Amino acid sequence: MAEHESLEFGKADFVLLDNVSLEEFMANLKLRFEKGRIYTYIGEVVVSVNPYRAMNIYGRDTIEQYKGRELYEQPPHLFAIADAAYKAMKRRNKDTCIVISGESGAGKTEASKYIMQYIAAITNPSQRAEVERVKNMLLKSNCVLEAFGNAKTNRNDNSSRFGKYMDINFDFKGDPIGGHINNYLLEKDPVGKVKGVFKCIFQLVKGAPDAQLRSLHIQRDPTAYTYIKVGGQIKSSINDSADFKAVTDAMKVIGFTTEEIQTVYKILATILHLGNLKFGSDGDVTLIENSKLVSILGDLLSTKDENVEKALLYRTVATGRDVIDKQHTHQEASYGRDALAKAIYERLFCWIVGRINDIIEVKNYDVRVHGKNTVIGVLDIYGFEIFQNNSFEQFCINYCNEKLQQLFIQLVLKQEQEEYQREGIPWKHIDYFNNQIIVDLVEQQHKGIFAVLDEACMNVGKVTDEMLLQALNGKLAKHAHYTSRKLSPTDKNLEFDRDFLHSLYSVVGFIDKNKDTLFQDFKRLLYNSSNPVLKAMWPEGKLSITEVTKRPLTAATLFKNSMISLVENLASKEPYYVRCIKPNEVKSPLLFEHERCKHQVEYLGLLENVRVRRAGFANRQIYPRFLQRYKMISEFTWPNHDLPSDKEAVKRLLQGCGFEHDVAYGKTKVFIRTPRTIFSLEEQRAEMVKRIVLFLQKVWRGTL
Ligand code: AOV
Ligand code: MG
Repeated sequence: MAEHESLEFGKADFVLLDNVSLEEFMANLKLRFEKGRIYTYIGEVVVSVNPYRAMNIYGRDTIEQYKGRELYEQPPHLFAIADAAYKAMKRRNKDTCIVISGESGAGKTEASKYIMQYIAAITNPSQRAEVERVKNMLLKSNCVLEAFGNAKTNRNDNSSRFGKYMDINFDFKGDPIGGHINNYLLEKDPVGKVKGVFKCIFQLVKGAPDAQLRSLHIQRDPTAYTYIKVGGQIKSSINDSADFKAVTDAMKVIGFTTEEIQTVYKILATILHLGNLKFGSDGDVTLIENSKLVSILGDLLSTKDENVEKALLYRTVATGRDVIDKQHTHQEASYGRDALAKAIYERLFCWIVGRINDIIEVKNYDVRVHGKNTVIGVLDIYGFEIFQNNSFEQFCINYCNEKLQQLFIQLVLKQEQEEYQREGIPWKHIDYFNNQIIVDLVEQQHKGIFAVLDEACMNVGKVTDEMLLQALNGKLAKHAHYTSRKLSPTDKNLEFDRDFLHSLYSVVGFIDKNKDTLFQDFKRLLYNSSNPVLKAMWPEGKLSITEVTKRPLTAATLFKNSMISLVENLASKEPYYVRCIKPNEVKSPLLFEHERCKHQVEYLGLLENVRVRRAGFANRQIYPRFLQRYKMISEFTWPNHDLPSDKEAVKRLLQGCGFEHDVAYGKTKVFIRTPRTIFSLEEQRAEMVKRIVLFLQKVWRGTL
């Protein structure tokens, strides 16, 4: 551990607690937070507490302090984990990933940015122009994605409404040569009715130059826009125009064309105007009350006004051979308008990610010339969140976090214990809560909540949210972790609880959000735009009404599939963990709310993590590999040993070095308890390598 850190700051690694109890854990966490030590290790896991104030620990000096050093040589820091992932990638050719978890506002996005900055700072010592360009683009892409994917919520002023997994590719020298982003967008509502307005919308209205606003027919006043008003965020930030410029410039640097950037802003303006569209009726006929907006929309979408009007008021349906235009009811027209706003925002966001990927992806990488192209992945996803009213989005977000917790359990707790058993190392089993049962409750085929939801959406005829709840109750009432608030037919509550963090989810809107339907007419409208950028976003608009389209997968199924493949991807890499904790609900740098923090420590399974770690071994290697690396430091093994097995040879070597007390011998692997032993072996090896090189040089020069 970092021994130079004085004990007045508490224990830098929870593994060193005198007693592993929740009380001692919490006392150490609190002490360190109060002393401004926001990072603490559990072995190689970093526990981070959001300081809610600027910390002077991310500058150039600190970066230098961590560069190339071993984890335990310096006080705990994100940089140390980033460096460990980088070293594993560079020295051992391993694909690694850094998984950052914790609830909303706990500091995940900030952590991911510091990690990226660190990697950018320590790479490319020879200042190759191409690598500098790639690094700049990776950092700039963050700025763009944050503007379009983050919103102010009541839990976090800069809340990620999308999950981001970013791979950075490195060449054989360990320099970044490209990247790839996977996004997991959920909140498609650009102006979420409860959850707040996406930053880019606000930046446009408050920060764009006058002339640009005029060309988009947008007023400077956010209160003029229904969607922003409903989103409940009218307060501006002082940096709106600087932010607007930074995002626009970032798009330019990444390589978006002027036409593309203009289209991006036209789409945002379209959304704002759509929100202001009002429908009225004249007898049976549905009308648009403010028809001036129709021509503005026509202009922004580069299409004829009458096409816009028609798509908003009618849908084309095929009945047998005939194609007829069916007029929307007032309600259908409003639904269609909101669905359109959401869909074009979602499409825009995915298009931006796709465009960035086109540009930053490694092309024509030749393994024969450059060696293997290795990857570090950084995962920053939306954290657990519980609002007053939790809907489909919270359900998905929390499911996602449970999947990540499951991965953590699999990798850190379960596999670790299983390996000791397999290798025959004496081991006392440690109990932990395995949340697999809750993950199954959501995603299990045929029986899980998503399956019941999909089934309800599949039914022809009108299925209401209430019927969905009945179906859930019918199928899941006996599940130990499912309860429903709707206990009697007269009960007005439409909520159920999937017991992990004890949050109630309201099923209102589940069916609609899961079906996620957008009238075909809108797709055709956008595809037929004369703006090529917009047109390219809507390729499916090419289909005519009579061409049969397959039923698209539901939002829940798409999300579930993307989560399963995300977890598979992470599991295939060497993982490093950052576990973020939110100290209080009021964004205060001073307040450590004991109960709140304790709750997070519990559901993140941190105490179990300490127990497993403490009982366990920091390092393990199969015997032949261990020998290959260290055989030169012992006369018994260098250059070759004559012992009956590699295992015997390793024993002999370690006895010779005096490390007998710190190791255990498994069936195929040697287990080393403390990292210090590894460092010492490494030092001795480096010394021997130096001597051998000197010796060989002398031999070659004939001076021996
Ligand atoms: P999140 O990513 O975990 O929430 P953020 O990283 O956005 O949370 O952090 C929330 C806020 O806490 C930031 O805007 C900062 O003001 C402050 N903060 C976090 N980490 C630090 C730090 N290391 N130093 C100083 N301030 C910090 V969410 O995206 O809502 O789940 O979905
Ligand atoms: Mg975030």
